[in-house]
Amino acid sequence: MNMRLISSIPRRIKLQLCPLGVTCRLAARRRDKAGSLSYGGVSGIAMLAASFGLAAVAPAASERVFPADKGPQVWVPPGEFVMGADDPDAPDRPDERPPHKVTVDGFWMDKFEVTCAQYVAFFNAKWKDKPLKDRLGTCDLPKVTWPESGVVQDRSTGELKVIPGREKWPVLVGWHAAFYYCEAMGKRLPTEAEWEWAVRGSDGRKYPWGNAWDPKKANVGTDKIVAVGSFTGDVSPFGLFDMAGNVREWCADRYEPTYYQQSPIKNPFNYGGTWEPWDRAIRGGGYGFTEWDSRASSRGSAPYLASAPCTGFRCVAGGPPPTAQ
Ligand SMILES: [Ca+2]
Repeated sequence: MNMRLISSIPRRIKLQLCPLGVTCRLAARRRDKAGSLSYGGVSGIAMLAASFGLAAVAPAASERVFPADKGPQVWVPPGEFVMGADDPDAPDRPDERPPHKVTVDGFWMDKFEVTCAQYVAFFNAKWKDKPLKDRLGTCDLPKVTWPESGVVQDRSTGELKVIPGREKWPVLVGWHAAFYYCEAMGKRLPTEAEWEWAVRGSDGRKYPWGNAWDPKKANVGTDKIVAVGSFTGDVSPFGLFDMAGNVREWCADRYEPTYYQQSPIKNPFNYGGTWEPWDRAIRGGGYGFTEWDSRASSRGSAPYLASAPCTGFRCVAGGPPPTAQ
């Protein structure tokens, strides 16, 4: 697990295990058996989560607005690239080796990290009318006790509320919370391969903007979250924002440091189920991390029932490419 955290914030090193018992244990019995990449169905809950002002954004030719959460998505075309790295300036990152050629099918990816406003709408709809003890103890809860969180929970009702002014901050959640948000919206988490391809593009760049590190381009090495899309230099070749910084991002894969030694060439995906107790992959850098974590090839991880330091997510979805719409 890569944890090159800035030393001034050691508290963030402590992973927060899911604080519940009943909800997670009961849900753990609902194991899915399929290892394929499925997009799920758009639920009634998802359709309710649409009140955060993104619908008015006019999409470009390679963009669309996803109906369930009204979030903009960018088309990432199919392609071939070299996944992983052998960077001489990152000798302590054996999990990125060996670099190997892979191909990835095309997909739609959220242009921004999932925001607090999006997540709160989802949570309150999902847990409406459920017992208070379940609302207070579910794995779906974002990490509300960190001062950099944009969300608080009303302990008397269980409802989540966005701290005013933080509506467009990325939400900080654990892997399961991210997984179920994506599922409810009819989307899914990206695989590590999809995520890395979306940053590197066909020229195999090291950072979203190119090969030279520039601390002004991304929210990295700072002590605070900013609204998604605030750093206009942190944009990938496909038009995705904040892939180098702001918050790190969960991927769908089970994290294995040696996976690249035997991973398949086409659409590699280290399936780890939904409730199997594997560490899950995290990609990209974040406000409390370093430039090494912001490299497109950098890999991180955290336990499957944990909220990890400055970690959020974005979703991907299927659908026809823009030229076929
Ligand atoms: Ca990010």
